[in-house]
Amino acid sequence: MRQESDHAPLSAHELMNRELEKLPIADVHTHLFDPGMGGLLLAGIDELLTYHYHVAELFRARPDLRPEAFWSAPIQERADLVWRELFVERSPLSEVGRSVVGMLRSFALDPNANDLGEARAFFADAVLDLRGHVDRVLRMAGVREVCMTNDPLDPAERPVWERGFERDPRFVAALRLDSAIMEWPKAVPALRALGYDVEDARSERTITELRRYLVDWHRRMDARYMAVSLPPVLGYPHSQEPWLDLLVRAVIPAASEVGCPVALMIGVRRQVAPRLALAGDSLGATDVESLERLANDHPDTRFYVTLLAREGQHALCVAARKFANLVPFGCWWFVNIPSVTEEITRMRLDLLGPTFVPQHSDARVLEQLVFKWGRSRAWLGRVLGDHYADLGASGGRVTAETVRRDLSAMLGQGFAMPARG
Ligand code: HDL
Ligand code: ZN
Repeated sequence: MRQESDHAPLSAHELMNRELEKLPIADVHTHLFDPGMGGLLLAGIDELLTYHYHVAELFRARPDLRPEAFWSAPIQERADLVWRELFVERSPLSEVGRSVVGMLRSFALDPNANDLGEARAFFADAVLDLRGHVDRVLRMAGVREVCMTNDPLDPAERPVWERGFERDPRFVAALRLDSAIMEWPKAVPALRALGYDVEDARSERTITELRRYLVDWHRRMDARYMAVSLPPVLGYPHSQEPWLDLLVRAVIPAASEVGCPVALMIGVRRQVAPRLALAGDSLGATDVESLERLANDHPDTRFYVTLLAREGQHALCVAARKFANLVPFGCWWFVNIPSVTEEITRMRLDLLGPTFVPQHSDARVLEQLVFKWGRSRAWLGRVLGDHYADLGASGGRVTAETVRRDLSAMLGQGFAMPARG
């Protein structure tokens, strides 16, 4: 890449790509875990290739496959099948397919190998020094902070917190609420076992005790925010859905008590294809008017919002113009494809300026950070470069300092609470 010392000033795109490359990113949503949390952190080629994005594509390539047989096979067999069907017998043209190819090349592994022998040996060796591998991956990805998705009601995760572990400061916590509120009263026995005096009926006592659970565990994890994924339609305020009642009466007050944002990840229709397990979720369009009413009724709550459907992204930008406590974030899951991420981000810049969080990785396997951020930097460079080039052509100031300042505000701070005036 040209440097400024080459006399002619860098173009806006060259400047943008250079500053993006150097930017220490705060990844606001992942499913990764602190390496001190034992086997919870997934890494290596077999976990990478059995990631549910590939699984959905495998069953399209091989509709004769029985999901039950697939899921009961050992992970290496599943990974070998994905590799053969999606990377050898066919060109890996999907976003996640192209991503894995680039990631393998960045580790100097052959992305066109006929089998996984080389990659499996490399990653098996790498994870022997897991902390060293984490250091290398974070360095390659240019990520300074990883926000986890933490669920105290998860029987595999809670004992790790109860046992205690030495925190890696680069891995921060987010309190995930799906298991607590989304299928009420399913969580009642688990909450009672933790000492919270809740009951099926959403009595004042139950609400108070649920709030206590949220505050206790937010503080225990030193979490940055509370997050929940929601169905497409909120129906606020008239819906009688228990989760909406719990969101309003317990979650929002608890977030206010600890002074943290609430992340709403909206649009999931869980398990429309149950035989595909994690790959079986789908999406639906969101009633953004409900978000406007929610933001209007709770002006002191900062809602970071991401929508799973392409529909509604424009309405979310307009809603965010009306309510500064609505902050769009990321291109989530099914809209994390360049054809849609670029459209969404251009729209957000056009309507909001640099006052949103353009991307998160949603990484589930450690090495995905390398490709998810490598790919995102590429399209972010195109989109942001265009906007700064247009600003510069109009006479606006575009310097390394102004670009660095804006990028840090959008991608380097995590989910920040507004400075109190
Ligand atoms: O609910 C979520 O946080 C989603 O990101 C799901 O975990 C989903 O399965 C996913 O991994 N999407 O990328
Ligand atoms: Zn996620």
